[in-house]
Amino acid sequence: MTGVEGNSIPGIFEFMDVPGELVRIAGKVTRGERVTPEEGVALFEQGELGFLGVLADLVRRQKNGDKACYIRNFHIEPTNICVNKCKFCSYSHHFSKTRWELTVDEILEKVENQDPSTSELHITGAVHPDRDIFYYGDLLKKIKAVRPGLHVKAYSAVELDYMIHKSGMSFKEGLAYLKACGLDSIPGGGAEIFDETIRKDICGMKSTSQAWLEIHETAHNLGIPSNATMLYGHKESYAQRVDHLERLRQVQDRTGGFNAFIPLKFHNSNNEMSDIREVSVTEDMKMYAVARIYLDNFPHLKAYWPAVGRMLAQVSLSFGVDDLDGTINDSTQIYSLAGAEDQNPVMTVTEMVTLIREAKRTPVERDSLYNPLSNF
Ligand code: V47
Ligand code: SF4
Repeated sequence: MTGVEGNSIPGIFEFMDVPGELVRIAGKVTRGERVTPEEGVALFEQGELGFLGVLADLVRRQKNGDKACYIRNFHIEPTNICVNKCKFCSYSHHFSKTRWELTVDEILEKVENQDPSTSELHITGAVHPDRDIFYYGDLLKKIKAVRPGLHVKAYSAVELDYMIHKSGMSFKEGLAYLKACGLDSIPGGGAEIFDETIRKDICGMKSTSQAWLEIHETAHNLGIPSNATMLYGHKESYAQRVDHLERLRQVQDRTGGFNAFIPLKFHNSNNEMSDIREVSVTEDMKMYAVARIYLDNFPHLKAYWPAVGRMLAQVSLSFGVDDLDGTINDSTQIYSLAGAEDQNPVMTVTEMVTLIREAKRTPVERDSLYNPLSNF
């Protein structure tokens, strides 16, 4: 008899003096039953970190065993010139001291210069006023001509919303066009926080929550998988975090197209929200754990290490995380400009493998669709 079948885990929680309401929720989780929004809020409000860690670890283990994965990837950020003005953004030309727009040749040169062992390119950037869907479609075609086997995960729903709207196409037509050009999957950016009041306050100019969700659902229905993120640790309440998770869980019930959920910790340097204190490590781990418990239909939970730091990413492996994203190769500035501890994010495979092994997990290099490429 395993601990789960024997319900001994709730028994341990009673011994630990965990509140009765949480012991009841733990019982549900161990039986594979879904947590309600009210129960999600109770986990955030009353859950002590040790309790949440055990429960999230149980869910992680049931879904992913002892494997922790990573990918050899790199990013290209084509521009930081943006039509929007999100208050938390340190990256766009409004707040950053730099301003850039790469030419197609410069982008292709970056692709050509990458180590051929990289399997994924992540393209995301600002919403440039002068670029359209045909520019981005041609870019995909040219990248595929240079590296046909490279998986291109490109354009957040916010960039897609802008370029598709401008073209007069429907989301379905625009996404089908980009897929035909070489779009393989969509990153999770731009979700921020779905609650309309907070969204209006911190990023009122960008795509609505409804548009974000509709773009991802349409993409899934066209066979384009995607990720989902949430920007946490700013003005949002626990109930608003759970509302965000709930909206994602509902889409996933209908499509099954999300690969991973990625909580993104708010960083407060060089932006219009610098007066907000960054949340504690406890809060970070709580966020990972509750996400793992709540999103019972998401196969993977990712700690994006340039956002949370490599040491906390390692710790997050004990709070529900099974994916550490990638080697990155110092190709993104979104977090370094916002004050994250890694100013030049690059991790070698050896470092990644060591970090995972130290957490007593088996490192697995994956492709973008989570197929294993090599097992250490
Ligand atoms: O949407 C911007 C976030 C996101 C700040 O899909 C900030 O695999 C914290 O979505 N503090 C873009 N966060 C990055 C992104 C992403 C990253 C890695 C992997 C994947 C994936 C997606 O970065 C934005 C926003 O939520 N962000 N500024 C800031 N000051
Ligand atoms: Fe533009 Fe994205 Fe920054 Fe918002 S977060 S201002 S959409 S680059």
